Amino acid sequence: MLAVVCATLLETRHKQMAILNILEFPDSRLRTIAKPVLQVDDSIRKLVDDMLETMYQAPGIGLAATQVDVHLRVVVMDLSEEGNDPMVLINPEVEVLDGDTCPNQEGCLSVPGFYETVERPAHIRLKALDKYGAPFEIEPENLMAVCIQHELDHLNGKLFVDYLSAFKRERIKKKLEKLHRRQN
Ligand code: QAP
Ligand code: CO
Repeated sequence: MLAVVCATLLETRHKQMAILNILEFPDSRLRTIAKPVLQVDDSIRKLVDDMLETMYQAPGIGLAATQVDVHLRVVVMDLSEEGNDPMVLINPEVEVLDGDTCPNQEGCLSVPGFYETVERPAHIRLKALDKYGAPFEIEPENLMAVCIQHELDHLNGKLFVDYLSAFKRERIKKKLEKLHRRQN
């Protein structure tokens, strides 16, 4: 009986997740280059769970650790309609397979309220580790290819607004700065 109670308490403690604060453009911490994960351990899995909870409640379809001020190469995504197909990318590496590109409307939880078209490579190969540290490889297409490149950019301190004209980027920056002043 005591064992069951202890096991339940441990399980409850283990499953305790947290909503993390999402940094917003033009916060300079979004420019940090994330470090590779050396070992996929419980602390990384806790980060993954917190990032997923943060992404689902936003709601969003992708979140990089950089956006929650953790500078490790960790990404979570869920592109399913029902929001029940979480993807975890640890130490993701992207290889561009050909010169084909495709324009897509992009947004970002770190640039709330703004959506712009960005042109990116259409055909890529992704190599990454899963939440247990097992390597996998996929050749994603369409939204998944876009999302993976967008999230990998975050780990390198890059945002989708960097692909826009300086004029558009400055306009977005000024509007968000104004919002942030009102919030403080
Ligand atoms: C990245 O973005 C992405 O402006 C994930 O007010 C976006 O989850 C990859 C969001 C588009 C591929 C295509 C944005 C939520 C969510 C907002 C997101 C907002 C509320 C963005
Ligand atoms: Co983003």
